[in-house]
Amino acid sequence: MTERTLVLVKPDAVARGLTGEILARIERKGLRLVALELRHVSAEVAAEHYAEHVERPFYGSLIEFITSGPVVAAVLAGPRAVAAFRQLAGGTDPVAKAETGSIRGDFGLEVQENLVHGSDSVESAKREIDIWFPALG
Ligand code: RTP
Ligand code: MG
Repeated sequence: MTERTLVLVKPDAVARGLTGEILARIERKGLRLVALELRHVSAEVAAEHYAEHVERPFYGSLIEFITSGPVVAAVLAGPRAVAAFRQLAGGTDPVAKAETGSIRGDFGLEVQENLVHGSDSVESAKREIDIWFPALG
């Protein structure tokens, strides 16, 4: 079953010049790009995107981080695209959880500046694609 997933190359990865490396890994995996755009993230979009974390202690810092510089937003399509990108990304904590060979495992050191976002379910992907690329419906 073909799925879609919403991916963000976060401000740390864009600033470090890792966008091309990350997009290359996505393409080599066989996932198809159906939308791709550099975006300056407004406080409104950031709050909508991270609504599930509003009560968490790291929420304020997370919103500050995600609005600190441009991100590259993308929609990927392919069989099991949601899980396939989460596998490419690795676990949330780049050192304690992400394996070597994953994006976070290879390039990350800190939990917050962990390079990429990927939707965590098909339902989350629908919600997030509506936020970032409403025209894709
Ligand atoms: P994402 O949503 O970005 O794909 O990452 P995720 O599912 O692996 O992690 P999630 O639990 O949804 O957390 C969202 C983002 O918040 C930052 N975070 N900081 N300081 C902390 O303890 C902490 N925990 C999470 C990370 O940027 C994480 O990706
Ligand atoms: Mg998440």
